[in-house]
Amino acid sequence: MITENLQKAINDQITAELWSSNLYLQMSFYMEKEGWDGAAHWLAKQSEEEKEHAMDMAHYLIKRGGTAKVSMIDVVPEGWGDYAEVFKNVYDHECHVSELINSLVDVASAEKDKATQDFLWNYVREQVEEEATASAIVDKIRKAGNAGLFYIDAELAKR
Ligand code: OFO
Repeated sequence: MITENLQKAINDQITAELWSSNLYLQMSFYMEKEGWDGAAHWLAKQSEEEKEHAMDMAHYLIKRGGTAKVSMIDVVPEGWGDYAEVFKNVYDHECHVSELINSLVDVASAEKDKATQDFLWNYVREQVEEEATASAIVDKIRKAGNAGLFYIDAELAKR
């Protein structure tokens, strides 16, 4: 049985994952309106992935005898500037999520819950990938310049 403290921390992370999902959906809508369909597609996929993380954490919590909750999700920002700024925001947000996951591992470790630590290590590794992916996109956008954005957008459409 998972401790109350850890249950609360995982439920907070479920809320954070759902907020991330909404954030990327908002970014997707923004890019679609700006005419960048590839970026809009990539961001919509990212939104789905964040929701899957919330689902995965909820399933884990229930499996351990806990209760998963859907709490109120705060409104997400809107209006993102140009292509580069959108993806710089994605990168910054992923770095923030990495910190949240690391803190969650600390809670599991303080509670001496080995199973949850093991479960969360997947997320620690996944955040490394997500940060690297976002950082690579930011870098490509910078190198591509304005004329190269059509190429970047076509690449992002393949996700
Ligand atoms: Fe939920 O994986 Fe990144 O944020």
